[in-house]
Amino acid sequence: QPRVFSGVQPTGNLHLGNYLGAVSRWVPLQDQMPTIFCVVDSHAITAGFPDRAELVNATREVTAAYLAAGIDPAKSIIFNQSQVREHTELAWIFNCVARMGWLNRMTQFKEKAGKNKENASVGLFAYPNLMAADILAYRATHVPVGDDQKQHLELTRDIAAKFNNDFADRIKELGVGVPNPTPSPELPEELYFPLTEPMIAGPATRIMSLRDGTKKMSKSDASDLSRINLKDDADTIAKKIRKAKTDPDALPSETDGLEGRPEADNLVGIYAALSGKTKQDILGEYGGQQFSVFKPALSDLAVDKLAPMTDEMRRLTAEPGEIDAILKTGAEKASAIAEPVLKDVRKIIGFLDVR
Ligand code: AQP
Repeated sequence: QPRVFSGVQPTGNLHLGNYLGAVSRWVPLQDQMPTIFCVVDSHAITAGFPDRAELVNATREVTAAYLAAGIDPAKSIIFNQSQVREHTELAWIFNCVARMGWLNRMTQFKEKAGKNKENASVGLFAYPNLMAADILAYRATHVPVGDDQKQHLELTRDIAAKFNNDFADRIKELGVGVPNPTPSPELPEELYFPLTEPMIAGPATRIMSLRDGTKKMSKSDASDLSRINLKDDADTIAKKIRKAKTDPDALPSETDGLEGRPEADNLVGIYAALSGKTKQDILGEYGGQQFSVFKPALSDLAVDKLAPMTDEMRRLTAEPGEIDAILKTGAEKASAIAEPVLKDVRKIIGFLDVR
């Protein structure tokens, strides 16, 4: 059965990259298949424990952003990760499935740990195993994310494949598997965990920093001018776009002309994603124009799109009762799916069940 799972960490300010690369793309999926959207707060402690109130507020803020962007609790399950214990339980089992060598290859760990790897938390290193558990606790088949998560999703598939192979006989004997929809010599006929498909498509899979077109827009960038936060007001958005780094040339009229011009490419990509058009459409309209013309148009579009969302986020977070109630119901619904999966997994592993 197809099922979507995705999430965002409640660390710092949600930005345009999180919105265009992930959350906005979740909205139409709600009408296509069952969808689960998680605020992944257990991931938010891997790079250091935030202040208590900060973590609580950020969790509510990410939830508010989901709701304001159009995630509908009547259609989707919305919850925060720490409330469903199956995530961390399955992550432990995946710690014992995944190999050190696989995790050693993860580029995000290298980037986030920086030079001081010896002092990084074990949680930061094992983060991709928890991400695999988030997805596979629901046996989710599709994960819509930005391009930066591609490597972690490949690891999720490797973990699922190894689990399916290592325990093939037990999965068959216990009758808990499903037929492999795409038979191959590398996998058994019956699978317990699906091989999850990443959904990474469109003009906004990697939104870059406004200050450096070769770096991704990121919550943890020290410069606030590098990103547009979903909470920014109209003046701040206009200022950040006005100050965004560009080159002195006019916009080209074909997408080929964006090659080697990362900042121009990024701004055109943002315009395309916000307007639901292609980069070529935008260049058809603005090719030959200077940034002095294009930037104000982009500001107006960004403000038009983001202002109603920002207002709704403010309304929701001012009185968080509604958010907390949605998260509570979501956690109950999520547990109802994940609990039987972990029951199967404990049986497959051979843990003695005495309760
Ligand atoms: N720049 C981006 N362009 C497109 N998509 C992006 N995403 C993040 N940055 C971009 C997507 O947003 C989702 C949530 O990401 P996350 O909060 O779980 O973690 P992250 O990828 O580490 O996000 P940040 O904002 O870059 O945070 P920091 O600075 O803490 O690393 C994911 O689907 C991600 O692909």
